[in-house]
Amino acid sequence: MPSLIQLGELEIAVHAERLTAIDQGYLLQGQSVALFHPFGNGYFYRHGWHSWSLTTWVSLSSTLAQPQPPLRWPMIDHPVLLEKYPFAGSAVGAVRGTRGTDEKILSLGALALDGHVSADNLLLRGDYPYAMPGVPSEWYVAYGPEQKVFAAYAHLLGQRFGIRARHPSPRVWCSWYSVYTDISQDLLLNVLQELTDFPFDVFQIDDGWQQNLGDWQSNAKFPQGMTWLAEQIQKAGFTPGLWLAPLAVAPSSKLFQEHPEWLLRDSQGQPVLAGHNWGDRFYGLDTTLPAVHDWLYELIETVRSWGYSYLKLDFLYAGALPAQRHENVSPEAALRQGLEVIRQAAGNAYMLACGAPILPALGLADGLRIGPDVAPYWDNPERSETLHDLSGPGTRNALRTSLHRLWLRPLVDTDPDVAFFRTRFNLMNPLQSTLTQDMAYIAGFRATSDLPAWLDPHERQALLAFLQSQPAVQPLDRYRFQVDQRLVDFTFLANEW
Ligand code: 9PG
Repeated sequence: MPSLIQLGELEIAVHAERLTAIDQGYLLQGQSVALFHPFGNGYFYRHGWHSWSLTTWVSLSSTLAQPQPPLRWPMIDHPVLLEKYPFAGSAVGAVRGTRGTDEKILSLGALALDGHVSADNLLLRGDYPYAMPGVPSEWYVAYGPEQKVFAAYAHLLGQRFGIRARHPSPRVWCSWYSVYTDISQDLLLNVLQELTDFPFDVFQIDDGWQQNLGDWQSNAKFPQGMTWLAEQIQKAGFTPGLWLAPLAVAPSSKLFQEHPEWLLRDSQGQPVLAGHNWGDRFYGLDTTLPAVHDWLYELIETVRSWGYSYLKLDFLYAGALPAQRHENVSPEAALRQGLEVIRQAAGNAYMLACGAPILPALGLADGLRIGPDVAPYWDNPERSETLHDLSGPGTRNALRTSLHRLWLRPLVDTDPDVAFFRTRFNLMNPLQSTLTQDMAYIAGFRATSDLPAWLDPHERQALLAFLQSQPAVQPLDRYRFQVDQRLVDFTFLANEW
């Protein structure tokens, strides 16, 4: 028998094991809960599984097709959620009508790890697909203006998982979005020289320094080694930062050969596919194995001893895939175990979680990538449209998902990815590049990959001003912000489907 609850002017029938009224809403208990909502074919707030996964309001009558190909699914979103794409999401979901940006929303948010929320024109449902005996299956339901409802949910998440936001976030120069894997010791030393006049806090080396995914030693492009390079970065006045994908393993790595028993496996004993990148498949580690804990601890301790105290930890979802594990805990609880070990070894180093399921990173990571990769282009239609994959690199995809995750700001530094100032090697028009800068202000995380040598005098000036200013940001509605005296409008990203 459903119970009836009163939420503002709404009377709603709810299926749950237990209901408790709290501030602005109710706590529900149950492995599966359901709310009968009154919005028919209104909109569903779909919150994707990890950093890159599509997060947006989508019409409940949308015909948005499932992303292809399945070989890449874990890189895109949770495989179980993709089965019901786009009407299923991770951790939190909401429904509303079609009136406009002031419409109140009805939200359902998981207060434990691994929650899934789905909707149709009658129901808003919550499920804990991996609920374990003794683990509370708790939810928060609320109704009201979007900002208030999400703020109340964030507050409860902070109580349960912790808060590590460090506003203001460090200002980061990151090597990825200019030279990608073509980094080398010499190239980075050159950039370091060019950057001396710019007030960055962190100089972050991205993918391309390591021997392999799993083999975290420097390759031949770094002849003096990572310690020496960290010293040069420090001498130039920056905090050394380093990219790692500590839970991802390439089949060609030594780690894969030496410790096949550390990989996540399915019930047939086959390694669980984590994705396809770097020209091959890759797999994830079982972060419930004591031997993996020791290895992770040592890896992070080593990187710290080299002198890196800003760690970009990428492809973290690889540790949270459904699999048979050494310990019978849920996938996200397993990831959280791994992140706890990493946090212990990292001490007070800044941890930026990327490609990360959201809730498991809270209270452990200082920063969190809240969208997919930007790129020096607006969109890649082959991937966004032909393959229906809205999690791929491209500024439009990145802005859309980051915009819908700003409610996480009280909990963690929210990284919307880098801003662009260059016109060289950039296919975007100046307005599109400006949007990446404004998103950095709004999310409170300023970073770029632009090489000073690529900037004309005007662009150099713009980058300097960006690093030196922290404009006042006032949200006006869901998609419009006042940034100092200017209006920044992302309404073009609303209700696309
Ligand atoms: C390094 C990069 C950068 C970047 C990360 C992550 O789906 N994909 O094809 C896909 C490719 C790259 C990627 C994410 C997804 O980028 O977000 O900042 O560190 O790895 O390899």
